[in-house]
Amino acid sequence: MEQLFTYLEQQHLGGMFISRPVNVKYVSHYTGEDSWLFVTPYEKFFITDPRYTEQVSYECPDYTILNWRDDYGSLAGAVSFAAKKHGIKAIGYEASHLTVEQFHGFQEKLEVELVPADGIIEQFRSVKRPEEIHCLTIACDIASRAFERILKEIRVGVTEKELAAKLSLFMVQEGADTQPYGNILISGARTSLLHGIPSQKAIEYGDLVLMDYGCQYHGYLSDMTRTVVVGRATEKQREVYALEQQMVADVEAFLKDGVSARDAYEVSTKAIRDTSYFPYHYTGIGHGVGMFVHELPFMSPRSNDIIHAGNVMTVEPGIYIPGWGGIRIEDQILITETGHKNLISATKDLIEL
Ligand SMILES: [Mn+2]
Repeated sequence: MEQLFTYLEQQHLGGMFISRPVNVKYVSHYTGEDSWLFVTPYEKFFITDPRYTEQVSYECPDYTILNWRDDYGSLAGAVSFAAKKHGIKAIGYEASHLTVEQFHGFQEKLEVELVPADGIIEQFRSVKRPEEIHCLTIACDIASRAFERILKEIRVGVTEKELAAKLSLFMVQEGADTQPYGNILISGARTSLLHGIPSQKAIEYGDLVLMDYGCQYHGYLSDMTRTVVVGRATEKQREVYALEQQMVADVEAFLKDGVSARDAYEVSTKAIRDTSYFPYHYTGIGHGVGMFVHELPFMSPRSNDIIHAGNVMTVEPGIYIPGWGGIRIEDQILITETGHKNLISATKDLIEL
């Protein structure tokens, strides 16, 4: 809140309208849906409808609740009321997360200047507080434990869908929140599909099995990937796996407070640059993780982000060969002053089941 008020003062804004659900959740600690915040240095307003007013009174006691549906007719009506109450002339809003209809409502009803203020809360979110690191660590532990359990279930004849469902169940049994998460568990040549969806395909002998998954713990996410081989690995599987391992190791050795995300990408290509596999590497090699699965900072050749201590992020270079398969190893790490701490305990050595 202090960071937000400083920003508002610098930008000469009287308040900030927050609409992106993950930002509403982050700022207010509200766990429900369909709600907005209008935060001013004088008063904080929580805009919702009668389904959630009681829940908000428990979860966000320091907010003034505005029931837009019964009392103000529209979202814009509620914001207009709050802005007028404090004589506010200009408000920041998340231009990348407002429907056209809502925007038109704002233009009609609000007698204030609307100033786009995108990515502000996202900046605050990228550096994690100790209690957030605690939840992220537990989310990663749960995913690592589920990995040990799913290894015992992977065998010839079981379908990808069935294994993906078991992975979700194992994480809930290990303590994860029950909110669904789009776990990826794909096999064979399908592993070159970066975000392939688990199918009816049954596991076959010799398959690569790629598992990219995670869970939520108190709203904080884990995101990890491991790729294993069913049976004995072929020469090529070994070769690509070793290359992938090296790429991950190179990036992790490089990362620490203050380094550039683009340089991290360059480092990731060191091992693969002079091999025939270079055309098959993917350039998005990692992203922040918190309450949302892809958040600041992003590591790629296009990124201008600087990595900071307190960032929690994935390291996931990958090699994807159409028609053959893909290998990805993904860790989730905490950036520190001098290096990093890996929150994923699952082994990165090649596993042959
Ligand atoms: Mn990821």
